[in-house]
Amino acid sequence: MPGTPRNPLVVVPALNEEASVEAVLTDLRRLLPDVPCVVVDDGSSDATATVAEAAGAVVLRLPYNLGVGGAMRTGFRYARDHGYDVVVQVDADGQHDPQYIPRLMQGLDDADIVIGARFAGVGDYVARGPRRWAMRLLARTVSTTAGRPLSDVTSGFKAMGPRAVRLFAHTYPAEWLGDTVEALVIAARSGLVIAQQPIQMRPRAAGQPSQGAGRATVYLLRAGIAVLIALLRPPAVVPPEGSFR
Ligand SMILES: Nc1nc2c(ncn2[C@@H]2O[C@H](COP(=O)(O)OP(=O)(O)O)[C@@H](O)[C@H]2O)c(=O)[nH]1
Ligand SMILES: [Mg+2]
Repeated sequence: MPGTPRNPLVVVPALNEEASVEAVLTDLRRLLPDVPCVVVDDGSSDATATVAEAAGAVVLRLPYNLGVGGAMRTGFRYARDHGYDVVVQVDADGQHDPQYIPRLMQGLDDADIVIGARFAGVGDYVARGPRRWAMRLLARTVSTTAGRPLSDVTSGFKAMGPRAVRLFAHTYPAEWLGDTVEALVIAARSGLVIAQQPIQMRPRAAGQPSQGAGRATVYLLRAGIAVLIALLRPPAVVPPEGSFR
């Protein structure tokens, strides 16, 4: 609903991002001083958690590595249990420019999930070869399920409204890329409205992406299979307001 007051929380999944997480949190605080940040440190072997705490974030430390999906589910549960009704996912590597967050959140007036989408007319992000084809096929599948064209279904930069927070606190796929494509399919099948906003993604500020190009392609294929399975399962029911678990 347009104009509804919101209580947003930024959730930052992080694995070994000591070199970039501080700048990400500083940027967020400068642009969105009233929005608290939770960093979900997923068994990092570096100083990510200490650096994030020193930068003023709440840090949730997972005892061992669960992957982005498991970390985000932790973030959604934290949001639900602490009265936040909007979650914005922002990566710890500096790729997600926080200046777009107000626009993503505005999109929640007419949608349950707003994806910050590369390839949607802004920026010059290009994926090549099999990766590009796999991404296109996944985008087409998700678009069909969602009933509207979505161009970037593997983007982690997203705003989730109240119904999505409740659904995802309850059901969020934990495997790699499950947190992107599969989560969108689950949401669409549960009747959630998914929209996108064009964004420009920045290069990683430091460190290494968690997957190289070859492995990324294999995982995209695996994501395709996960999506097929998600399509065969009965739709998940969105828990009603005020419910826990
Ligand atoms: N919690 C958690 N975060 C992760 C994991 N792997 C990557 N990340 C974080 O997820 C975000 C995106 O990861 P990245 O490797 O940059 O993926 P890419 O941008 O899709 O290439 C970054 O903030 C990473 O620190 C993980 O296993 N657990
Ligand atoms: Mg990245």
